This record gives sequence, C-alpha cells and structure tokens, in this order.
Amino acid sequence: MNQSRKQFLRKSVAGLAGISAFTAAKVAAKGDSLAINELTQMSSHQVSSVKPVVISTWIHGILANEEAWKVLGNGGTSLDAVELGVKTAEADPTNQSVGVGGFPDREGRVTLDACIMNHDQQCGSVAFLEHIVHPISVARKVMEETPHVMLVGKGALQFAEEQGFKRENLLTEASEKAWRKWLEDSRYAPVINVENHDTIGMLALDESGNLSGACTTSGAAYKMHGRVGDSPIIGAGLYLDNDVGCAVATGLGEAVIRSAGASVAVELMRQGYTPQQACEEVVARIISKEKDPKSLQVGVIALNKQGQVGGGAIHPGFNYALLSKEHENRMVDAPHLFEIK
Ligand code: SD4
Repeated sequence: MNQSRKQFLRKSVAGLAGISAFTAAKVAAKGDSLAINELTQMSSHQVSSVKPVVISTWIHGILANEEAWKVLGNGGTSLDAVELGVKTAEADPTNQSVGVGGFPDREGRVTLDACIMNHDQQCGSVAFLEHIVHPISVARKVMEETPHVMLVGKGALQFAEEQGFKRENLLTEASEKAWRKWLEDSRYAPVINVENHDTIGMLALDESGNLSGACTTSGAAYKMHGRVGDSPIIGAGLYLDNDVGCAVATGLGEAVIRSAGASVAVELMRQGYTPQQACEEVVARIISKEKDPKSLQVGVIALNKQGQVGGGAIHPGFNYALLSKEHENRMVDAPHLFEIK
C-alpha cells in the first residue's frame, strides 16, 4: 500500500467512524498484509431512542426483546427484563450456541457460561456449568445470594442445585449428531458466520433510567474441556456503569478477553464516544491487536444512559435486535470492518 493511500485510510477511518487516530493508524498499517478495503464503510450511524430501550445480539434477539418488554413496558426493572429476555434463547433447543441444545465441547459435554450486571455495580457469573438450562438465573443468584461474583464448574452446579435448579440433559440429538460428525476429523476451527456465533447478549435501560446487562452462551463449539470464553467475564463479555452505559460482546471470546472489549466500550463512552463510535473503536482495536483478525468474528453492542445504541463487528453478518418506546422490534445491521474474501 503506498503512503498516500495509507494516509487516506487513516484519515477516513478516524473521520468517519470516530475511531481514534492511533487505532486507525494501526488498523491501516495492517491493511498492507490483510488487504482491508472496507475501512471507509464504517459509518457513524447512530440510533437514538426514548427509554425504555432493549437491545440484544443476533436474530433470536427479537423474541428475547419481546419477552424483556413484558417487564420494561410495564415499568419493571432492567434487571428482571434482561434475565427474562435471554432465558428465551437458553430454553430454545434449536439455538446451538446457548443453553439446552448448545454444541458440546470436544468431549461431548455441554458447558455453559453466563453473567449478569445491574445498575448498582453488582454482578454475578457462572462458568463451565453443566446440566442447568438457565445459567443466567444461577448467575443472578450468585450476585444476590453469595458474597462472590463468579462460581465455576462443579461448585457452580452444587450451588445451583442448592438453590433449587434441576439437573437436566442439555445435549440434544441434533447437537450430539453434529459433535459425532465433528469427531471424524476433530479440527477446531471457529467459523465466521451467524450459524456459529449466536450467543445472546442483552442490554436494557428501564423507565427509571437504570441499566442492566446479561450474556449467556454454550461457548465455542468443540472447545477444549474446561475452556471458558468471554461471556461470563465481567469486563470482557459484559460491562456496565450506570453513570455511563453498558456493552456486551459476541464472537471469538479469546479475542474479546485479550482486549477487555466490553469495559473498553464503557470507558470510551465515559470519554464522550457515542455507543456506535465506542463499538467501532473496540472492533478496530481488536483488529489492530490480533495476529489474524481476518479469521475471526467479534461483534459488540452498546447502550448509554441517554438511550443511544450502537453496534460494530469485524465481518459482515452481525446484527442486533432493537426495541424501545419509539422503535418497533427490529433488526439493525452493525457496520463491519472486513469483507470476507
Ligand atoms: C465464546 N463469545 O464463548 C462466546 C461465543 C459467542 O456467538 O459469542 N458466540 O467465545
């Protein structure tokens, strides 16, 4: 890439997307080897709304938003709304990235990660949890009933059972079949597209002006046994500051953890970025730091105290559902930085 083209990219990325000049320069520099040609597509399109507002990742967000609205629309709390909302995806056996029906790890075991955070800076999380259909509700119990933030594995299961959650088999016939097929060559290769990434992350602002967020997933399909992604990690998969806003991520968890994705988005909003700009900056930063960003997908969504929302992703295909007092429940395509070639 010649010098003037590079300078153009730097300028256009920083100008159009609100991405910091520093990150833009690092992304543009990567363009030499990665042939990024879509940097200028990042727009500063900004959706604003009147509270209550709820947004959630991917198409299953439509149903989840509807459920959340039963709470938000009646003056309920954003915390109840996000818990109820994401439970729809956890209970859906056809969603193979969340709850029951989730793809198993490489040993054929379905292990779940989830976390929840409220306006009071309280949070709860479970990771590497087996046999429980609604890990988000266990995460809420961790927040409300224990002095801790995070429980994992057998300890999380023991706590869940003590709290009255029932043990169930989460491996559906369809997911077991897919796993057996995968075993034929056992190649671990997370793929960039919707079918392989459908963790649900949900953010809500209620009538009283309080924010909450939730995130729940079965994680990367055929991961190593014991692997935990970004989704239950407060600060990576989800973060919230009721004075500012909140953000949630989906996609390759390792990349989100390495960049502390959600907390960075919130800090950027604190500095004056809109949610849209904050998401784009986080995505650009991940691209600038990852060795091979072209091979992975990350999507981030954010919501601020004023009801403005935003989203961004590395590759096309990432979208989120938006429902508010002034917007009917609908999908919004998030701007992306790469075209898949
Ligand atoms: C993980 N971030 O475990 C999750 C997976 C995901 O859409 O978001 N899939 O890495």
